Amino acid sequence: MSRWTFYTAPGTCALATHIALREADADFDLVKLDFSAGQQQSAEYLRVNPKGRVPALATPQGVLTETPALLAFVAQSFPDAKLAPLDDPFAFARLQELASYLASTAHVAHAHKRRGARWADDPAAHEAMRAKVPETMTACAAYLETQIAGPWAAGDRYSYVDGYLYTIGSWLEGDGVDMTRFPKLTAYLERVGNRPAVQRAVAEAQA
Ligand SMILES: N[C@@H](CCC(=O)N[C@@H](CS)C(=O)NCC(=O)O)C(=O)O
Repeated sequence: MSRWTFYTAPGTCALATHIALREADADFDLVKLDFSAGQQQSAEYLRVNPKGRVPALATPQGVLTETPALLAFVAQSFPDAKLAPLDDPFAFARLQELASYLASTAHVAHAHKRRGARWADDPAAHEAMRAKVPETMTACAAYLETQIAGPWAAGDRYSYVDGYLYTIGSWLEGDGVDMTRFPKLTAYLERVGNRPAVQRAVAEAQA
């Protein structure tokens, strides 16, 4: 296999990597899984990603998963796309700091809405987790509102973390966050959403 194959599903965090791939003008095959049919748990897909999750990127070197790792990999694989400050360890770590927050805090808080079965078997516990989501995601939005240094998260230069912040940010309203409290984040999400690569990835993921 010489081409990359990218595995995604509509409405998921995989959009972040999909956006980075389109921003980098990468050449890859797109495979969309149907979660409603449980394709993420099919024997065929579990051979690609035994975790049964998206995103996954199959490369000639092997399969990579986990959004922060994939975003850094895309940025490093396509240096001309300038998706990260590759020659500045501190600035690069700042991007990873935000990407890690999105993966380990914001995404996990969001998952308490529909994926409570990961953490408890009791339906009442699922309901309690769901009820907490507007509060925890509002706290995430308040933090993210402070993390937009310029037109883009890192300041003047668009980076791989913008497509990720856009992906998670677009879940906030549906998670019960009053976005009128976060004007900077709201304007930022619109700005990122206007980028051609973002619009292309969103359209391809939904099609
Ligand atoms: N830590 C992983 C999370 C991956 C993940 O949980 N993806 C979700 C979609 S947003 C998924 O594949 N869920 C399928 C399932 O729970 O069955 C990352 O950041 O890439």
